[in-house]
Amino acid sequence: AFLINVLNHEKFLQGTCDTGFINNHPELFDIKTKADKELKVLKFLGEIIVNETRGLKREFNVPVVPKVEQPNRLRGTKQILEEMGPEGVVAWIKSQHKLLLTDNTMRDAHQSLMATRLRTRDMIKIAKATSVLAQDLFSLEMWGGATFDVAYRFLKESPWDRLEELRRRIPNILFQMLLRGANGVGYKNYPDNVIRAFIRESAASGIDVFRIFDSLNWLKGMEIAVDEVLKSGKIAEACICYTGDILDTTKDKYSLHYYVNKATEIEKMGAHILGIKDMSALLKPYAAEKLIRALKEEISLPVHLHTHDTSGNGVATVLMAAEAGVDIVDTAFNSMSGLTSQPALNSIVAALKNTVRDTGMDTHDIQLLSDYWEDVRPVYSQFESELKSCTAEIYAHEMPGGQYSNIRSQAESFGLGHHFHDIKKMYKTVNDMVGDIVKVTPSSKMVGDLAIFMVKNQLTPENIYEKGKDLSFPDSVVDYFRGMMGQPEGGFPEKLQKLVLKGEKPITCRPGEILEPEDFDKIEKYLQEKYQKEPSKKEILSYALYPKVYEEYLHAREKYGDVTRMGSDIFFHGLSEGEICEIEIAEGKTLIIRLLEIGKLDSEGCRPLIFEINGNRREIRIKDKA
Ligand code: 3PY
Ligand code: ZN
Repeated sequence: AFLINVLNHEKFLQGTCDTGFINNHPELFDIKTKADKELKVLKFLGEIIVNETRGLKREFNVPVVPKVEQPNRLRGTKQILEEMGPEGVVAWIKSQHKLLLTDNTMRDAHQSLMATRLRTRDMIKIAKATSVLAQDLFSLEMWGGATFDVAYRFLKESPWDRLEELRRRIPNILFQMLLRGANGVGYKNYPDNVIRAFIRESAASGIDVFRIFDSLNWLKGMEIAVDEVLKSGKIAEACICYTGDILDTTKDKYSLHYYVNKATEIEKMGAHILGIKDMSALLKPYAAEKLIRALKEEISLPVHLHTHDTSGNGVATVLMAAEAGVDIVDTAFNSMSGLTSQPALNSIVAALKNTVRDTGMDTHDIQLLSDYWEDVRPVYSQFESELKSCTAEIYAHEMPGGQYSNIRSQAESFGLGHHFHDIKKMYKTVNDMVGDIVKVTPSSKMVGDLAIFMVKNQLTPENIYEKGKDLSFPDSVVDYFRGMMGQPEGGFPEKLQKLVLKGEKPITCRPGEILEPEDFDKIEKYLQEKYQKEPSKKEILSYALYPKVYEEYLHAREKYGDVTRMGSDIFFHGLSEGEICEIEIAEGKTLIIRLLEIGKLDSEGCRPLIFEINGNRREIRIKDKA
């Protein structure tokens, strides 16, 4: 009432009294938005409490962030790139005796272990300490692959913010991303102008090394991406995906000769580094030795090895590759390593101490980083796969790390969870049916989709030609046979191609040559009109890559507000009765929330939740979906 009197006062209305305080403090008018923000947070928590955890929550350790001073002029590989360009970095790599390391904790490790769910908040907390304690790393792979869409889809956060926030805190180590060639960070080929614009924007936002691959090792599929990276002055690491077994001389498709040929072609493309992408951990230790030795003899590019530890042979593969002269290898901090993730960084550093390939990293410093991740990991345990020990079975089915931990839930969503073993077997059968191809996103997804489809429809390689005539195959399978993922080594099996395409003619050119360029202005106008806000280039690109996912993210932001500052234990597990937490809803604005009571189901199927928020009692009702 006092406020209304003030606002209605004659002098106030005439503006003749001193309203400076009010003018200078716009937050005084923030009454509705503040209440609104609070309600959004409570609704977000309410959904988790009522429909996911039901108030049951285990205790989590608070991850300890090591205290470090970040020197003003912290110098690392990033400075070499800035001062001497990509060629300078290449020359520097070649002059090193030590084994250089990439840490993949913030990209592939969590993609492979915990369905890509690692939140930006947990990354930025340790970023500054990483820049100091792991300053001898060659690079951090912290972006790309599945992290882009999962950030929007499940974490309700912007992948671009992640990149920029990390860059701000880590000024000295090269940032690396995984780019699926013409598939960008998606599962299908995009028009050339999307790939080019995406690379330009990623480079401007902080990516230094673009690790580019084609899911069929079809080099044409990487051409546009490599060209754009070269133009942007960043480092182009073009990859060969490793499949098969070069030690097995009874198989000749993916022989040593095949890899050396591809590497020579990659060198001709103008790439700065050759990547060996062993996404399924198929590169056995002695094969690594043979492959790296041959590559070092035949080409002059530095060689960067990416592998996984699914078989348990990962560290051995890395050490044999080091012995043969590999320049850089991918690893993950120990507590985020092993199984479908990368080989263990801390263990490799220790193993190479006092040898010619000593990494120069400090074992005590990097232990602190591993300790941090050890306490982060349990919060994500619901996303971890059932795999508890390493398996040599991958040599038979050849499934990539990320897919292995994902395919079970994909099968479950089709009601086929109990058929997981059949699906793994079928994955191998399908690979043979489609002509023994490289399997990595998106070609691996196609093989997985077809394997699930075959199990679901009780198809076999024999009966498919009869039973499959009237079936429409999964989109990814149709895309593959249309040539929209590129051309596989040795061509398509024609009979199966005809069955899937049902009369449609496949293409043999690069899909980008026939895809209409994306109309960015149209997207801009659409987003502007629908959301009443000028979209940034990044937002336009996100829509171009993932229109549905991106709009769902915008709707979630509208409904729940910005949830990125919420601790991950709260974000995934809500609160238990009596528990108190602090949630930052905007820079410097913190809510102290206590869950007082989870009420009984009412006649409309809702549950009341009683909270105390900054000392005030608030009740909300949430629909119980059980
Ligand atoms: C990806 O494309 O996301 C991968 O990690 C492939 O191995
Ligand atoms: Zn990988």
